[in-house]
Formats: sequence, C-alpha cells, structure tokens
Amino acid sequence: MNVRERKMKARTIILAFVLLALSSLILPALDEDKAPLNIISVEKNSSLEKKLRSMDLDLLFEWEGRIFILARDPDLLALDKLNFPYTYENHRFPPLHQDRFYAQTNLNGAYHSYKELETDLQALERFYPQLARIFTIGTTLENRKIYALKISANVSQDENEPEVLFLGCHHAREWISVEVPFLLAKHLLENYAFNADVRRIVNQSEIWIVPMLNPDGLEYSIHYYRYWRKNRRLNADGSYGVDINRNYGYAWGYDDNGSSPEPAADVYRGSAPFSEPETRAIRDFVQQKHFRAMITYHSYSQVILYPWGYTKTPPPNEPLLNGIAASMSQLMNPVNGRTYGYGESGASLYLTNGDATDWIFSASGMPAYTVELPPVDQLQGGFFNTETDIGPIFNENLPAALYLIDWSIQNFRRALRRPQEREAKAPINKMARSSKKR
Ligand code: 0X9
Ligand code: ZN
Repeated sequence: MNVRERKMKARTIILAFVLLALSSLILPALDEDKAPLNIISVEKNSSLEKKLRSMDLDLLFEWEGRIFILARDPDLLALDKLNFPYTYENHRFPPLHQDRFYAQTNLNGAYHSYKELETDLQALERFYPQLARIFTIGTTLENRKIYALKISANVSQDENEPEVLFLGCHHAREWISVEVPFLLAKHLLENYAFNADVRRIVNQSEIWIVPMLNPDGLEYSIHYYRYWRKNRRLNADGSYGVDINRNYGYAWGYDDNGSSPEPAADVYRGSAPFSEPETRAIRDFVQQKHFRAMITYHSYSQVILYPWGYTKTPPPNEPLLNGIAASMSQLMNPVNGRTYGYGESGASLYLTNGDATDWIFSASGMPAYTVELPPVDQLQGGFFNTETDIGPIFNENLPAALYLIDWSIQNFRRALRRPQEREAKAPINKMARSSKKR
C-alpha cells in the first residue's frame, strides 16, 4: 500500500478520533467527582483483563490491541499498587486535560507551547552567548513572534559561511515538527565543547533554526482543537485559517487539486500568494540570506520529499536532490531501524501547490526537503505522537541534519575553490549565483 492509500484508509480512523475527542468535551460537565480525569490504555491481555474488569473502571473502547480506559487519579494509584502497566493517552483527548493545563501541569506534555519555546530559546541564548542568538523574523496575526535561532561560532558576526535553514510547525497539529529542529539546536550547542564533529560544523557554517513558524495555530491546537492545521486568519466568509504550506508564491493556486480556493478547507491557499505573515516572514528571510540547503519538518509519513510538489515532472538536477535524500535516509535507518522513503513530493506523496520547498527551490535552487516525521501512517498514531516518541525521532533525524549541514559546507568550499568542478558537480541552476553572496 503506498503512502497516499495509507492516508486515505486512515481517514475513517481520524474521523473516529475526532468524534471521540468532541464527545469528550461534555464529559467533565457530566461528572460530579472533581478528581482529574485521565485516559489511559492497557494491553489487551487475558489474565490482566480479568483483573481490570473486576476493578469497575470505565472501559471506553478497544483499539490496536489496547483497551482505552477513563480513569481518575485514585484509579491510577490502584493500578500502580497492582503493578499494572498502563500508558497515558491524555494527549489524544485534549478537552479532558483542560483543568490540568491551567493548574500548570501542562496540556501539551513534553511538547513545546509557544511560551515554553520562547523560554527555552532564551535559555539557549543565555547559556551559549557566543554560539546562539535569537532573531525575530516576523509577527503573526495574533501578535506572536516568529523566532529564528542562529547558531554559529562568532554568532554576532555575519561571516562568509554557508547558511542552512531548518523549519518546524507549518502545520499546527504536527507538534513533533517543533521538537526536532529545537532539539537540533540544543544538540549543537550542548555538544560544541565536547564533540569535534559538532564543533567543526558549527565553526564552518551558519545554522538557522525556525522551530515554530505557526505559533497561533499551534496554540489553538493545544487549547481548543488538537487537530487544527492552518494559521488563525479570519477569512472573508467567517471561517478561519490559511494553510501556510499552500500560500508560498511559486505555482500558487496552480490547480484546485494541490490546494483549495475554499476558505473553510484545510488546504485553503489564502487570498493571494504570500498573503500570510508566516510565509512573508520566510520569503523575506530567505531573500536576505543565502541558504545552501534546507529542511522543513512535518508529520506524518516517514518520508523525505524534494520538489516539485505542484507537478510530477522531475525537478532540475533531480539526481543531486535524490542522492542527498538517499544518503539522509541511509543514515537515519540504523538509529532505530525505521526506514524513511524518499522521492519527489508530487510523485511520491500527493500534489500540492504553493508549498515551502517548491518556492524555496525555485527562488534559490538550493536542495530543499520536506521531512515527514514518523509515524508511517495513521494506524501508528498519525499526527498524535506520544511524549516518548520525541527522543527516538530526534535521534534518527540528527545524522540526516548533520549530513545536510556538512554537505553545504563541502559544497561551499568546492564552489569557492574550483568553479568548473562546482558547475559540473552541483549544477542546480541558481547555486552559482548565490555563491557570489558577499
Ligand atoms: O500537505 C502538506 O503540506 C505536507 N504534508 S502534511 O501531511 N504534513 O500536511 C506535504 C508537503 C510536501 N509536498 C508535497 N507532497 N507535494
Ligand atoms: Zn504538515
């Protein structure tokens, strides 16, 4: 089954979860007991199941070999006493968790909210003042800042070094896409002093990390509707949201298949190319800089995609784009044994128009990748990664990100030293132009 078929098949399951999440909205109102509610799951296993049923718990449903249960804190204590293994599933049912959030125990768990990210970026800047600096590259409709963290030795100087860009959170519900670029920043900074490879790449490049491009959407996803995708634009027809990844200015609105003209649609492309503050922030930033390569993180599907998204026609220099993707996939696999597929976006996933990688590739010619993080399909959790997914997903993406930074460094040096070889080996159309950066 290919990725598109898997996504299609998964729609019914998404719908089931959405309905369940909506129905859970009324639960707190119906319940007199004020002890916090949780949803947990336990493995469906005959001996344990018997014990469970004797405990008079509220068994909700069975899914994927697990039994989902509504449990209050005293129930959890009882399960703990019995050494009964269970998993928290609260993140799948946001309304249940509302009380806890306001009590500072965190609706979004280990995932970053906007404020948490702001605090953590500021901490990185404070701990590593020579290596990290925060820039604001735009302001959203709800007045949040779009942060970019620059990481480089002599960070306060704009040096003649290759620049590489990492983006997260075009889509609000894809929380894991914030964590991977954020953890990349943290890894580079924390290991600079101790790891010679990290030191070399941080010394020789300028790494720019924008972990949360869509903070308005993300906050909405945390507080109101976990499944929200777009930004929070109030559209002319009263509906909300533009799909930021359909609003870039290359092949914008090319057809109604890869994006929608309908404001209420999840893939609404906006009223004009770059109508949104988030896409304008990236456009202006990319035009000011001279990036050599970029990754924009999304979820889910576990694939590495390169342009074009708007057509199935191969891009210029497909062998180079494909070769880099193949190397990244190869480096990722041994970390946790997960295989990331790779290929042209439009041909391997589905057609989109106005997405970030198409515009960035068309504007600069740089290798531009969408990495769709795990899981591979909805049956494995879809957009709702657990907290324990964060570490392994970051760990397997790390070597690919380091490889791309290193590729940019090697390519940049070759371009400076041997112009003829540069043209032969990296004939991406506008690469040569961008090497005259300063
Ligand atoms: O549809 C998107 O914007 C991305 N997928 S997601 O499930 N994260 O929403 C894919 C963008 C890559 N481009 C193409 N597949 N054409
Ligand atoms: Zn996405």
